[in-house]
Amino acid sequence: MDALRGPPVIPVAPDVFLLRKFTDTAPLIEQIEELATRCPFRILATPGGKPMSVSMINCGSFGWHSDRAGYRYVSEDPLTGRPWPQMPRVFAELAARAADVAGFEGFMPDCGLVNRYAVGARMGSHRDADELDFSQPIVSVSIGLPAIFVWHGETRSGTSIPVVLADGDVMVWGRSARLGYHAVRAIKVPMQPGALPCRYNLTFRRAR
Ligand code: MD3
Ligand code: FE
Repeated sequence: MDALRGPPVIPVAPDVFLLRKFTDTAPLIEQIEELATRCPFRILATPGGKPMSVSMINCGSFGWHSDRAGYRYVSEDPLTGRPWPQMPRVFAELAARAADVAGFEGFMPDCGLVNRYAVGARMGSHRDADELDFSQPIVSVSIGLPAIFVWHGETRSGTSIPVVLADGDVMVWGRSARLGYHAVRAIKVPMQPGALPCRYNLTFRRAR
């Protein structure tokens, strides 16, 4: 870490950048817990009807949702019928700052998806393609238990680049990587008993 140049930006693949220990996560956990009081974590079903293993909530103008009708962004929480909670300022500022450091200036997310992974939860290979404007990057923040993230790139099961994502790590991807396939391997039982028994991932998108 060099105080004059700022934290290092690690290129993982073309247009995929890793910012290690970019943020303190205690204030983020506080905000997630506050959000969860107004918008309960829920397990969504895939369009095929199977439950996902990750629990989710959203904040911001739009939220990502899935059910038998398909994957889509919605401006009200289908569970409560109310608008999603506002995006906390600390979330929006963190997303913009991380995008900026990675070379994507002016990023203003309108969706903050919060994924919660219990031990054993995983996310299969997919790409994020429900947004309107693929010239916008995506920013993701890892909190709590570490995960092995796998970058596949152009094809669902192509070359895999595994990356350990730990508490405070931020990933930013866009341009040629924007529609790349990626996955998260099952979260392992922690070696040391830690404070947080799960992993959260904040994913900031521009949905519209
Ligand atoms: C994609 N979440 O919510 S974000 C998702 O950790 C999602 O919860 C994962 O995929 C999670 O849709 C992964 C981390 C990430 C990092 C780099 C990427 C996703 C990426 C590079 C290209 C494409
Ligand atoms: Fe994704």
